[in-house]
Amino acid sequence: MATTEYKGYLGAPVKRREDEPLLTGRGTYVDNMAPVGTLSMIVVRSPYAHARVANIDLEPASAAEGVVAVFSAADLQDDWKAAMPCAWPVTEDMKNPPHYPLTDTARYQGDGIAVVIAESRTQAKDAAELIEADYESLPVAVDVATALDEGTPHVHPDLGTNECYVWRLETDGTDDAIANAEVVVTRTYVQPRLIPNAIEPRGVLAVPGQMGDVTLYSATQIPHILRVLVAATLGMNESKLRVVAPDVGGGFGSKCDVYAEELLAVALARRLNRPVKWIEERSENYLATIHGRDFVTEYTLAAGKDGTITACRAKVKAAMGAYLQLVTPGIPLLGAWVYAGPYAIPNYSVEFTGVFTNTTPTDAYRGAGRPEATYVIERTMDALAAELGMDRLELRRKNFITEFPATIASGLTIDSGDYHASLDHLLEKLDLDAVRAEQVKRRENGDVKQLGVGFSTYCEMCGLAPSRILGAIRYAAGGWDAATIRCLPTGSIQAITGTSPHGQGHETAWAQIVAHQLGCDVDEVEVLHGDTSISSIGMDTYGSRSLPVGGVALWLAGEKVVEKARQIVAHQFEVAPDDLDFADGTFTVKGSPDKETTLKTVAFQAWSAHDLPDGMEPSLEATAVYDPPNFSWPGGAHAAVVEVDTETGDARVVRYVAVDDCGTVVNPIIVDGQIHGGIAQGIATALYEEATYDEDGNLQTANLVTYLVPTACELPSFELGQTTTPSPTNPLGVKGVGETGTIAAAPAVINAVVDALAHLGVTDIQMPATPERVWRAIEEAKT
Ligand code: MCN
Repeated sequence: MATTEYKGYLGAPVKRREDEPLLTGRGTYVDNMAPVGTLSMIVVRSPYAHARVANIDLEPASAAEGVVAVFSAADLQDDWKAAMPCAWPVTEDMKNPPHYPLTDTARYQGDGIAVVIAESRTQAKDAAELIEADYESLPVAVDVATALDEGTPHVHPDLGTNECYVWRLETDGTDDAIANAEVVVTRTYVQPRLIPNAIEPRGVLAVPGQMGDVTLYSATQIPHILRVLVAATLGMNESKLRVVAPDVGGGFGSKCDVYAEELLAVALARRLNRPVKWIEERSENYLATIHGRDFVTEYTLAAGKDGTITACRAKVKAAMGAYLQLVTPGIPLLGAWVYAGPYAIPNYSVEFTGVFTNTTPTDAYRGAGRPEATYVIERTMDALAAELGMDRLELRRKNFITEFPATIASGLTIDSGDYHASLDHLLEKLDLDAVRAEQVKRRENGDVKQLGVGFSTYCEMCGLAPSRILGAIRYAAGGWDAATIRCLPTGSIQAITGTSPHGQGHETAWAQIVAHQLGCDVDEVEVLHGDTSISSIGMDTYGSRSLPVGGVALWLAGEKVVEKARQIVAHQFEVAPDDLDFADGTFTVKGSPDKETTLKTVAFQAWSAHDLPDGMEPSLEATAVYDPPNFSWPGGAHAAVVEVDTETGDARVVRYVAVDDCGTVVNPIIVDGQIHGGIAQGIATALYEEATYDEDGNLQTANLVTYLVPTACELPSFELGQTTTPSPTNPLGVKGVGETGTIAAAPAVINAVVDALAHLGVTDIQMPATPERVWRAIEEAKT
């Protein structure tokens, strides 16, 4: 039997090769590009949340200095061969009102009504101010909780309702189980609307070529999907469109979309035959880039008096915003299978109602559906424990799933996990007794600053993947990914991936995977991505899928490379392929250690092709396309310790301990970084961030002064630990990790805030737990 030994890069803390160029200002973002003759595009946006443009005068703007063209919605209507795409019609009868890049009826503040194209950005901005539009204001629906109420104005009056769809997943008997349970706890929770805040706002540059082709540079997470959908929407031959995602400064889901500005830039570059560039400003980003969450959920847990949970039920109203963006209606579904968390709950019911409101469209924001689910379960687990008079952790332990693979009531199968082990490890790190002792001391002293500790044990499904399942739930694209490994004749290696990193460190991690397998130095592997002319097929980066799908595809391509090389060596040494061992990049013949050759030598020989086995194609390269048989299911246990000022209501996280299990770890530095970022965003949700609208639909948190993104000053150093249950569904044993922190953190923090104030009678606080909300909760508990 032939053997293969690996180099040891899997699991190694290799420093991220991406960082130095980015930190020293040598990155290339869309706004760093300026081909000769580039024009600037400015989108004129409605200041009203719902208004008909009764009259628009483009003349003064058209006549302004430097202006090349000005267009209203009507001027461009023939450019669109289809409406803007929504790739996830979750039900057959889902309502998907037509959505075009520009409109003559604004349905949210920031909806585009015209574009100005000028020689320079300043000229375009100045001219945009000269556009005079008369608006006829229309009534608005803003609040997801009341948008379905009788008498609420309709976002799309033609539909006669604000209901977009109703989607259900339930097992028989859930209602009976709840009706007959000894203890039932029902709570209603609000998931605040969030603004993703990637550090680089969006940017687009469309460059027309000589042959009817266009190159679209976009700060996107999904160059491959974007290419398909831009071509389809514009009726272009797809092969004439190249999409490039250069350095992209974060996305957190917000750049996993097809936006009006991408379509406008390509359409106008073709019309004007000049490059067209649009760069989003921060305040514009707050209006025109998707928002996340905005759910109201009624959640029920039913249990026996001994704490055995028998049923869970979630009824969710999810804001779609004014239109359906790429996967808006599917976001709740991404959490639909995990409303029982890591617990064995036999009866299960989830109902989602998608609701239109006159607000910025929602779509994927880190965690997408799973933070919303985890929050309501983990808050209700604490409430149920209180109702039962049972310890919060004992209740969790009593209900943990313990046998894997585990087919859960929602119908999917959790690949692997050990939730007790994660919680055990968390408690070792936390020293709960010491935290409790400090809490008791402060309570006894009547200190102004009280201490609370909160927990969140979770599992999630990510690694968006099995194409068959995605198809069964009506998602339009597949869930596979592709990779090519090319051994160049001079010995270096190209790894071409269909994933599209925008902060996740794939260039480093993918090089580790290849170097580990092919036995070369990690620096000899160049990772190419984000350009449809280099990596022609792929499904891009979202849903923590890149490693468990794209990284595994790379591994499978590597296996093909080693096998082809083995055939070549066997032919040249006149031995059977099975007689060859491969370790550290070198093939040796079993029993004849002096007979050896390297993969690099074989790469040259495969290129010169002078002595290959009969019928073998020259070159040493291979492509693999991988469609996993299951999602990947990370899990873990998080704990937050918070200090709450009972006089001002100010809550601060003073310790945060997290133990996550993402299967085999490729790079522990990257994994820690991913968890850090995720936790920061979860804490932000719990304590700081909330996008709010006034009753007319004006965004009140329209800039970074009013929308509170926490900085490192508000956050403690996170204490991280890990447990590992490799996924049995892929050869690397990996699971995704990009969203786990965000999924787990918010409930741990709110559970801790409530714990800090429990002795004052506080049982619930809505997110974000701002000083005002905390103070009010304390005051209300007094009455
Ligand atoms: N990793 C690892 N070992 C594991 C799991 C992951 O070494 N067992 C590494 C991977 O090699 C990869 C990184 O962790 O370098 C993240 O991998 P994965 O979990 O597969 O997630 P994706 O690469 O698909 O990233 C998507 C995910 C999502 S959905 C959001 S939202 C998000 C996130 O990643 N947005 C981010 N992390 C982000 N990080 C940054 N800096 N910026 C964003 O916009």
